[in-house]
Amino acid sequence: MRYAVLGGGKRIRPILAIAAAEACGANLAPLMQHFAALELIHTYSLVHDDLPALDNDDLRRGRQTTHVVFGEAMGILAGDALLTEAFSWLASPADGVPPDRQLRAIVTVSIAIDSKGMIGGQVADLEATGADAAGAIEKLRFIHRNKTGKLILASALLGGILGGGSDEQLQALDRYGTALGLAFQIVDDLLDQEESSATLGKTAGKDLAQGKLTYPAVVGVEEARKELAALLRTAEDNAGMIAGRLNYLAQIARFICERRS
Ligand code: GRG
Repeated sequence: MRYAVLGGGKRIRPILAIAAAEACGANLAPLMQHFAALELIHTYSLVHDDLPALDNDDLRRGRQTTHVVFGEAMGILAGDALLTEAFSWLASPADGVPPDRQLRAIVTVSIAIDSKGMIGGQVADLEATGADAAGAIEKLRFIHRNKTGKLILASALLGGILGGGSDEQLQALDRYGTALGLAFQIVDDLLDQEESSATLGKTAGKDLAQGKLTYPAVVGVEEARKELAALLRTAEDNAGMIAGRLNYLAQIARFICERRS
């Protein structure tokens, strides 16, 4: 578990939660463990996705994947335990947060990663592999919004909910996170075909090799970049609606859309 979590990674999901909470004026210190739970969930999804039965990959975050180092059984169990530990962290005491807010936060994360969220997206992705790309854009958006987008959306919402955001702030975070979640995966699709394994820290060119539905494959690179730019504008506009002492949300959106790894 420590090898998988502490071996690198951009920490985008907890950073998003911190930025959202900060923008809502929260006292961050009591919430850090809750936000760190997002990284445990994300890492569990990476460890399980890399397993032989799924993506069967041996490179992640610039190192050998967890199951390659510790064996397949330990890879499965480490992922299981990371997910379970995450909910224990989410449910741990959060000074200053009313219980109904904390429950809402836990449910928000749960439904983002259940069979109608991240896992549902992964199932749709597996079923779509090798499918004809014609007319596939709706299927592709469904996969991206669920497999990747919903945990990113839930990260922004977790910060807002635990951070005491108003209804208006949470609605803006919802629009921000929805746009950014899809944008994140469009960038991931583009990077998979444009960058090297060394830069990405994971195996490049895999989507194409596996016949996956991706933005460049379905709509082409130019259209993918256009949609990405529109999503970034939506994210930036909504970040601007969340007043706060500090608001890093727009900068994070730009970083996600312009990243090279
Ligand atoms: C639970 C098996 C299982 C799968 C769920 C999320 C997911 C589906 C699988 C994870 C692998 C994957 C290719 C996801 C799509 C894009 C993605 C989330 C890439 C990695 O995220 P980054 O770039 O990674 O934030 P770092 O290493 O920086 O944390």
